[in-house]
Amino acid sequence: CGAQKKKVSQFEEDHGIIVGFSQIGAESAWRTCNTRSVQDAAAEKGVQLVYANAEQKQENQIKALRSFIAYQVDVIVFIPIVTDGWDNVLQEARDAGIPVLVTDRKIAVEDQSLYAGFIGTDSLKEGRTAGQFVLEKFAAKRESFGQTKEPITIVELFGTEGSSVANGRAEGFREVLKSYPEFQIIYSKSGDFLRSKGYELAVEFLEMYDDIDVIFSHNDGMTLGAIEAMEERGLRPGKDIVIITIDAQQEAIDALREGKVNCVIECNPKTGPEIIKLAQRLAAGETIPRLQYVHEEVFYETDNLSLIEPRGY
Ligand code: GYE
Repeated sequence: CGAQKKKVSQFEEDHGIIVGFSQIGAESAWRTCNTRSVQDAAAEKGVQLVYANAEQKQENQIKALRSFIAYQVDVIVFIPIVTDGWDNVLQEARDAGIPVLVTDRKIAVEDQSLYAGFIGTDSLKEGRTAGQFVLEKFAAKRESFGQTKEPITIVELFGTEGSSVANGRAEGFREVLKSYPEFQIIYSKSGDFLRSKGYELAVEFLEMYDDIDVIFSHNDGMTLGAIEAMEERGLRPGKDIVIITIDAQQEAIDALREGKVNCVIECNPKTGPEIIKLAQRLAAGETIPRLQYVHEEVFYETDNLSLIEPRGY
């Protein structure tokens, strides 16, 4: 994301394709990095990008897609805020002969051929990784559960309701923990992937419960907000409460180094180059893979944390 903008030559401008890019908004550092990554990759390849920011509203996204269709762009790149409700507008794109690449978040459509392919994150896997971490971290307390009957209590900061990534993260996490009755999710609310809401929810749940063992947060923004609320109450994040977070923006890695976070699951926003490559292939009439997950790592408190490269966002 720190990449330099390159000037596009006249030749490229005359011959480049036009891509309509419908982005969700700017709710998190992840999102703004993702937008920049797509914009930079387009500029680099001489692809003309028509960018639309939906400001977290599905209706704005549908409007943007319709304007791309009216404008007759060559390809639509589309990050759906939620999973459902896209059949009609995608049918309109199909009727206009415009291929659609879905990226980052998934959609549910009756006719799978309404979009050409998907590239993005494996949110189910991210959720499972979080569950696995919790299982191992609480091995001792789990063992004593038979005698003490003292559960391991979990608070979940849920992402945007109805989005594939939040649902996937929640589902993967529960899937791993469901056969262990010692784990109890005592609170789960949507903070819309916003730092401010992460803070607000933390103020609420810290007031409601004084025996929280774990915070599982669907993104770093909400985590950082929650950490602020904890510290204001004199709690030690990462020690009094174990924290697992997803994205791996620099501030979360810094918090991991300071011991305020225990596990950071990477979600990679720098998909621009791959997205633009796929868009170019679609514009050339080629078929693309149906499903492509991007490479993602996991950073644990026990790792050699000095080896982590700067995240660039
Ligand atoms: O984790 C969060 C963002 O859809 C994977 O959306 C993305 C998520 C990301 O706002 O920070």
